[in-house]
Amino acid sequence: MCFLCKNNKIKNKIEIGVIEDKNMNDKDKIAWLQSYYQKHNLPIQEINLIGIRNTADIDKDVINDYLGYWTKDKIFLCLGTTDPSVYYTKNTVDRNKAGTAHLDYGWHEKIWRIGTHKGYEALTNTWDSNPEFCCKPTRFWRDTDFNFIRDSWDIELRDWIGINFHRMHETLIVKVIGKYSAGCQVVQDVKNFRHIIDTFKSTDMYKKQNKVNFNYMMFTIDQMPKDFVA
Ligand SMILES: [Ca+2]
Ligand SMILES: [Ca+2]
Repeated sequence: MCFLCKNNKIKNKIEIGVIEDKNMNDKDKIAWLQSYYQKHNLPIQEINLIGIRNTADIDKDVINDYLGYWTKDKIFLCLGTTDPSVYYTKNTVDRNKAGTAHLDYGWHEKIWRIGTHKGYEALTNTWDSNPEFCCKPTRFWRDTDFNFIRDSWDIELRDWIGINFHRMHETLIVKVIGKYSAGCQVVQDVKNFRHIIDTFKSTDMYKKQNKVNFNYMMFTIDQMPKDFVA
């Protein structure tokens, strides 16, 4: 196959999101993301936070989602959860009586900035009286009958309810979501979390204005090309 044809073949595969080549490399992943954002008219920031949701075994409290970021020349993904835990769905004392919050998949414009979650640095959905710095309210649905499934009777809302982006245990790698998410997006390993926060803080946009808001795009695992996540 000629070089040009081969390149066109790869380009087409990226555009239609069905890359079949084994071991999709970081460059391919960034190209796929850039193409996706452009196709859907999503603004690309200096750093772009993403989540990849897998709802399989959600009732088993599994940590099976990916969280991370991409820039024009780097992509970083690690394990975490985009889904709330079994505890905050089934525990009748601690769960929200109105229904457990699930952040919607899809595009979330300017929902987070560097702030404080339970005393440590994280990305927080912060309200601010200055509209320039105020994070937008998060879009989520409430599982009103606590069955983990989005039914027609469950409710869709948009509000500031403290859906943040934070870590699980401060030193240990926990194996289940436990009490770490009632709707928040949560990284399993503190080292990965710290890397993400440090990277956000190293950007020009943060250095210029430390109240800058960041966007978030949550994909579903089914949307991603094969081999996008290991
Ligand atoms: Ca999940
Ligand atoms: Ca439900």
